[in-house]
Amino acid sequence: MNERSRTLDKYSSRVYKNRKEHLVQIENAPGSQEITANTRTVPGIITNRGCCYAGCKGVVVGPLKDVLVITHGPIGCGYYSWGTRRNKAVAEEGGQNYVPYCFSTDMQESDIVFGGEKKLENAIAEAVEIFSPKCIMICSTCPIGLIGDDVQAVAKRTEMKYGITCVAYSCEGYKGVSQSAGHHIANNGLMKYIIGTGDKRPTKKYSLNILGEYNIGGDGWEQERILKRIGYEIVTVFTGDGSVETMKNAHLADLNLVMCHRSINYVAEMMKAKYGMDWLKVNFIGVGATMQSLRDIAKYFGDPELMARTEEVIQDELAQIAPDMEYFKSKLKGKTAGIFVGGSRSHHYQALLRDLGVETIIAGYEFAHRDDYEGREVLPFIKEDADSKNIENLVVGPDPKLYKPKFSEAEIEKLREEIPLDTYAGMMREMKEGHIVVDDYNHYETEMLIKLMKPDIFFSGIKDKYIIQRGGTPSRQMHSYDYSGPYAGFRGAVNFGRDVTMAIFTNAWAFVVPPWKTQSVIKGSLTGGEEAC
Ligand code: CFM
Ligand code: HCA
Repeated sequence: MNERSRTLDKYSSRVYKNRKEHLVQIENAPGSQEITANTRTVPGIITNRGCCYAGCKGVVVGPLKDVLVITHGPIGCGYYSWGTRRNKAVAEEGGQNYVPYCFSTDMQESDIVFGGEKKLENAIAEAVEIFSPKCIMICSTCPIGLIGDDVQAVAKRTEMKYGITCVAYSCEGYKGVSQSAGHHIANNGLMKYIIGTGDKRPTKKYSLNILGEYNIGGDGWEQERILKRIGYEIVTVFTGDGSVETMKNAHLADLNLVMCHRSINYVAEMMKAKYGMDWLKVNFIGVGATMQSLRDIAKYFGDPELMARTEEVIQDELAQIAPDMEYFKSKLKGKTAGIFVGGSRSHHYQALLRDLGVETIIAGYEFAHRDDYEGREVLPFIKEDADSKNIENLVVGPDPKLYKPKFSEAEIEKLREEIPLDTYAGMMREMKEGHIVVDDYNHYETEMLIKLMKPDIFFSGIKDKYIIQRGGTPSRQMHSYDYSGPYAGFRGAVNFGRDVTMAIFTNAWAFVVPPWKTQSVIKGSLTGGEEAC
């Protein structure tokens, strides 16, 4: 065992037994290692995870701009999911945009005791009167499931009474392992009630949907900008700056691109089964990754003119960002990073960091599943899905009218030799020997790993960022980008390079000697200098 291998021994001797299977140190045999993932959070742990409601309302349906989303529950869940995720959206001309609003039934104690359906119906009546939305979605918080409000019945009555679309989700916070359970509940609803209900065909020769892109800090806009420059039509985006109006026609696009595999892979699979649409795993985070994704998309269509246009756009975009990227790389080359985010970014951002000469030595997901770590080929071997009892596993078959595969099975097989069609290889394969992968890790483990591995920068979330930063390691917030972004595509890479350079070279906390290092502590107060406040 080399020096690095011993790091994990040192580390795992200090973590609880039930966490050991969630830790992997990469060995030199890609694809051979297994990790335990998607298990319930250990009670009492300070977890970085969110809840099922957060995954449904906050992540998947919240960004749909023409949907008026009502949080059914006490005010806290609605309030704390209001505007924090930075999923940007702009109304279409003459269209609606409810993203900046927060709607809640504000359940009080008496509603919990006597039931909240009436209150929900009153809230819907008020929303219809003030906003006239074409679509309302209801997201349930924990007490709703406990008191048994029938939100689906309310949704049906709403549709009949007002002639609008209404979808209700039983996405109570406790419903599954974490956000990933909420993604699944939300997406099942979109699959059942929205996708496939429109008939507006794309007008351009090649059309795409972008799945699992939530337009945080404008990432989706940068992807659309590049794809449109090449000549593609974007039918809909799931769900950043997206809308029910466009999502209805998603089944009429030529190809599904999948950004965040964790939050949406089953929609891509269901659309393949129902409409015959292929899906392609892409990554628009990173210059190299963006180029690879653009080339893969062009290869799917196999049109020489499209391939030439793709190269032309790539070369032009590269020329525009080259001086900035070179400068940031000259500053960052040789640095190391740790990254711990929800379910996709810990993989995606390794590509962008690599472009800047930074190696990721620790990476982990909050709630991803084994296939996100090890690749989709492990799917048949996953013994038990902790959410399978609570969350419906929709099974769809070919639609008699709409099932229209673009290629024959033989052609698909051939394409698969060149591009990752309908598959995903996972994060661990791209990591190097000795590097550490941690699933669902907690604040104690964060501090422990940073002490052992000493990364130059650590990317994480709101809850842990400041602890890390005050410990002397610069930290960028990888969920909503600390008010910055976009980080995707070509222009986004420059923004990221600038922000990482600033973080590492202006690491204010590393220049300050904390008072406890120079003063002694007597009975809880500091002596030998000014008292800390
Ligand atoms: Fe997918 Fe996301 Fe992520 Fe995610 Fe999230 Fe997010 Fe995330 Mo926060 S959908 S898994 S549930 S890429 S909200 S936009 S940043 S934890 S890594
Ligand atoms: C969520 C949203 C979140 C939270 C980020 C964090 C986001 O899962 O509820 O806790 O740091 O991206 O805003 O993931």
